[in-house]
Amino acid sequence: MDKIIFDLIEKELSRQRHGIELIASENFTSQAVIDATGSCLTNKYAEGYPGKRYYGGCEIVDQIENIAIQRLCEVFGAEYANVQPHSGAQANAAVFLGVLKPGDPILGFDLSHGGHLSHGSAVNYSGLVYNANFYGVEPDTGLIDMDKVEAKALEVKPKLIICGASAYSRDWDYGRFRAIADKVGALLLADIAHPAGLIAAKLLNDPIPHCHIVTSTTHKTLRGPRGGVIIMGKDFENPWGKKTNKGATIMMSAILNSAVFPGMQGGPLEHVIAAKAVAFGEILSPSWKVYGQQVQANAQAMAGSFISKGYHIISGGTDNHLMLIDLRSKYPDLNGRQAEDALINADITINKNMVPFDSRSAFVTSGIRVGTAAITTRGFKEEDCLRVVDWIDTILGDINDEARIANIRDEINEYMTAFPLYEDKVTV
Ligand code: DSN
Repeated sequence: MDKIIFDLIEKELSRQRHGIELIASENFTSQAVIDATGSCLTNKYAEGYPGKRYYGGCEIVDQIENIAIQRLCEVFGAEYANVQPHSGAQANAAVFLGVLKPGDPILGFDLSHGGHLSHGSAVNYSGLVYNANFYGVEPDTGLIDMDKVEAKALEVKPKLIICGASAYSRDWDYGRFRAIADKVGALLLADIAHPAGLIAAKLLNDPIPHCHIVTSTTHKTLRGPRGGVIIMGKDFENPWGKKTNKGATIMMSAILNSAVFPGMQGGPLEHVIAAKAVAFGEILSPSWKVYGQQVQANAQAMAGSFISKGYHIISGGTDNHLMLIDLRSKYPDLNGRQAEDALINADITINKNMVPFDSRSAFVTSGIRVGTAAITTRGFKEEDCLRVVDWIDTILGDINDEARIANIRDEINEYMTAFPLYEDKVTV
């Protein structure tokens, strides 16, 4: 036993147990997901795909990977799934590699309005290799104006349009995005990393019938291990007429599989793929919808309470599991970094986040992002969420009142004992 590392793991477990986790991209997996992730499968090399590996001894991991694929297809009613991407960013990079040439124009949601790095940000591979263009939200409503998306698409003629975000609290009009993509001859990619679990529960619009390709992470609202996936509702012939040496049309599934391996990655993480399969199995159980409904109800309760206390929520509310709060509406001098630090001192974990048209930098920000996926897994209901908003509001009311923050931390640590986490295990 490596005492140094395992003591630190114990400390992290304690931190997770005692605090209130509001980072919108985090969740608590089941013990079964942790067990699969920490299994002997980590020892196995399996470059390639089930039945077509570059290493021997893959009979068992082939079965595991096939089950993960089948379950994921069942969760989303999809015909194709690739469960090998190590992360959401790598899933996106693989799609770009498969469907674009360097320099091709792409159109994604602006990172500073709530988009994601891997959708064309200048500091990411996607913005360095491709000609990135962006749509955003309107200053007055905080909503995406689809007519403006269409005008932008007609202007820049993207080869790929990306819908999806990291900090957008509203649902997506995938049908309108598809109409725009068809009009300009673009492929449409939905990155559903954030709302995927709610889409799986059929509580939000379904991208699968409209988008050529869908990517996701597996660890946010899907509540699986850290990782990524690529899905297609229906496989289709590549639009560029690419053929094999024998003259057969290459299907998009083959292009995406080759883009993931050998294009973007080497050996798949079969222990993580097993954990993905476990998580997808959990999503297929009837209780998943109940979880999703509670995630949404909790988010709506929190948003309503923040608004009633004078905070501005971008777009005026939430349809999903998160909200982006512009602190300037209530505390013009308080920035996101200060708010994050003060809340962490009370064991409330959120992340500072830029708000659209922010006057501060990404390291300081004027906002915070709050999500309910993790606290709902802990068992929080609406009344618990209202209590959390009260604590947050009290702390932000005077971030320098260290005694009050320490009192709230004690109260929270005590409160969280009623919401046990990994109780049966000494080490997870
Ligand atoms: N970093 C993730 C998030 O917090 O939304 C996205 O990759």
